[in-house]
Amino acid sequence: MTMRSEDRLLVRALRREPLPRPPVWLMRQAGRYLPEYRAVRQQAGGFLEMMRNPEYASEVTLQPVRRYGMDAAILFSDILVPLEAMGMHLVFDEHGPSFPVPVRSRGQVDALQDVDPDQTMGFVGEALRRTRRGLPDETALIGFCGAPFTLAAYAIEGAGTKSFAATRAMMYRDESTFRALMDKLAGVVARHLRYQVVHGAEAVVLFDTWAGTLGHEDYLRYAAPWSRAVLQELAGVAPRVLFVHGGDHLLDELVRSGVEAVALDWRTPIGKAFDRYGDRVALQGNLDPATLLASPSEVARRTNALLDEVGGRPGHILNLGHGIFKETDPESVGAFVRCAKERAR
Ligand code: 1CP
Repeated sequence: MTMRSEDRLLVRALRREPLPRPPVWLMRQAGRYLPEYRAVRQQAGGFLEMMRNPEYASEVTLQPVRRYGMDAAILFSDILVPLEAMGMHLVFDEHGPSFPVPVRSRGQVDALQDVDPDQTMGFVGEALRRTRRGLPDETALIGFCGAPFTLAAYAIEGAGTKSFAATRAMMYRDESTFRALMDKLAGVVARHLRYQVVHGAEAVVLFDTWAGTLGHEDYLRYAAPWSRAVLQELAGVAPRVLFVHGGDHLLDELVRSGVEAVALDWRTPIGKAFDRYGDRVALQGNLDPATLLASPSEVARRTNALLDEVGGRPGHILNLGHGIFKETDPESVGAFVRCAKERAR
């Protein structure tokens, strides 16, 4: 008999049920640290080609689960896919992803298409369906999207940046254009998440990676209203996990958004986060991804220390505090996953 979604460990942890052990998965678990990922990437001819092909995308989504038996698979895709679908030309080279023509004017915002994911991102739905068929019964499938602020920052900057100067300039000098962009993105993001749930995602992660670069007041004014709007549209549709990189100063706000879980980056002490928020949300995280550069025995020691700090409180999802480094030894990932699995009481 097939297991119902609500009985899968990850989904139970998102409801903060007491469990024999915490579920475990890793941000960017499908990735370059795995030789089998690099082989598929080479066969596909590149990152974008791999992502747009449901056969390749589901294969690399399944690879880490096959190797380590994580409790969840996260679809191999990227937060930049919806921007491409809205009409931005996306390139991927040795420097990573970029948009050669960034969005800087009201005319460019108006020209972005208000896409319907069924029409323009059909490969995502197909990859989700294929992945579900290939997953073990007990493994949950996670969908995701970038949050409006993080997508706006990529659209405005055209690439990753440390200063976000162009984004900040638009926010402060041309707020109506910025708001028009955010409104449009919020609609697309909500539809894209809903679409993924329809095609088999059992939980969704909203990655507001760059919102942590904003101070508290700016976060409330320029980011929170739109991520909240997206999250409200998903309420009752699927459990929602919200991640902000460097978001320790925003935790009160993230919890107040009403999500089922907040993903912590590694700089937040997880025990204290449980003391403060554990009766309201599940908490995901939060081993420093750099820790996985240590030997497997040191990884196990530090992961067990983290699990001791949580002390088996309900609602813990073991994960890293950000994406895994490509330099990570696959053995160290095994040590990390085993720590959760061996907690069984
Ligand atoms: O093979 C390669 O070189 C590609 C590296 C890579 C991978 C494996 C990129 C390019 N994206 C991905 C997949 C990816 N990205 C997933 C798949 C599922 C998983 O295994 O976790 C997810 C969830 C993402 C999300 C993502 N992409 C975020 C949000 C989460 C986070 O890490 O903060 C962000 C910011 C991106 C943008 C992006 N895509 C890729 C890179 C190298 C980057 C970062 C670029 C930058 O910082 O400017």
